[in-house]
Amino acid sequence: MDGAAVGEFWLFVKHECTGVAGMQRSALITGISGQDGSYLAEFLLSKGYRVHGVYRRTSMPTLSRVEHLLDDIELHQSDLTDQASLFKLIRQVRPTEVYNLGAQSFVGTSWDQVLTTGDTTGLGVARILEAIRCVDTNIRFYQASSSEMFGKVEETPQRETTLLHPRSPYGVAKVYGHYLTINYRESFGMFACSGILFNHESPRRGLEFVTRKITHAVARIKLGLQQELRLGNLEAKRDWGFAGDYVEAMWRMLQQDKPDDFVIGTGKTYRVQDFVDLAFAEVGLSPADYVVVDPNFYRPAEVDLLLADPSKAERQLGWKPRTDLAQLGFRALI
Ligand code: NAP
Ligand code: F7E
Repeated sequence: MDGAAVGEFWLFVKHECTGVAGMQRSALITGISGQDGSYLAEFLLSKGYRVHGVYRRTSMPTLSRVEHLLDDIELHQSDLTDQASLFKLIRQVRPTEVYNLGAQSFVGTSWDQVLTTGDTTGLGVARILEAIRCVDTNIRFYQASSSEMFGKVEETPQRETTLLHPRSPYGVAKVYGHYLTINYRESFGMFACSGILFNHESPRRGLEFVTRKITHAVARIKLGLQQELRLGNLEAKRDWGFAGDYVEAMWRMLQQDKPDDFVIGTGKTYRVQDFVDLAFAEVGLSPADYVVVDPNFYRPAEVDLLLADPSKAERQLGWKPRTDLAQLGFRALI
């Protein structure tokens, strides 16, 4: 064998051994600039992974959540709406695992941008699965599915077998991604898992989501920078957990012997009003003096109650949430 052939042979051996004999595994994360992407990148780096992230070209930088990781991760420009660039990227990086976290993830916006939401949050899953299928069906795949798929819930608590009844264009797009993930597993034997995650929050959560909207406003009100907090439906109930706990569940799904789907949540539910009360109590103020119910923040169709049954994840993945709402701490969210 000449030198080049020897080099290629060792590259091949290295590729085959990756993840089997403890050699460095690599992961590609779509949505690395988002809340979960940043926690997952930190988690995978701590496990010794080489971490690649997909980010979009924008007129201003969007990478503040991973700024502290920029020396340790490799970033690639691509977009979930661009099939060719996703294919080229998977072929170039050849990751052992792909985590598809990229999405138009704000439920409210999904009624205003139905097609963009469908294209990114729904068809984006098809594009990335197709790219993987064409390059290497051994690549393991995680799909960020959502409790929004349960929508008008058919049973409580919600588990993996609960019928889906989405209530927003976002929920509908996630149902497509969920079933396509299962379909690629069944059609092509791919190691494709769908994690049905209930709401998870953190100080890195976008300010338009209700938890950050509340805690941010409470801090500003306390500092005299804001006079009122306008909110929509205070009776909606959510199972809120901590994003840092949930990314570990994503990873655990891809380390199983067989691909499967899992519900991830805390098993506790609170009203938006409860969250408001706790946040105002934290700074010694009364919500009645500041909260205004504004019909503009009501949704055309609401998801009234979400409550997870995460027992399958506990049994099969050995995963349990470490942080409940009280432990998450409202001060940390501000
Ligand atoms: P997030 O903070 O809104 O992050 C979404 C990410 O997707 C961002 O990095 C965003 O990039 C990227 N993205 C948007 N459109 C894209 C496109 N066309 N091409 C490539 N990337 C695109 O959401 P998150 O809270 O981290 O959630 C992560 C995933 O889990 C999402 O798929 C979400 O739908 C799902 N999920 C979230 C929850 C939750 O409670 N957080 C629960 C269940 C499921 P930019 O920074 O450029 O906008
Ligand atoms: O709303 C009510 C609102 O926008 C929670 C996403 O990560 O989790 C998230 O979706 C509840 C809803 O999250 C306001 O009507 C009242 O009932 O924080 P949210 P979400 O819609 O549950 C799921 C699992 C995902 O997958 C999504 O990607 O709060 N609510 N007043 C309000 N919500 C907002 N945003 N703003 C209000 O003023």
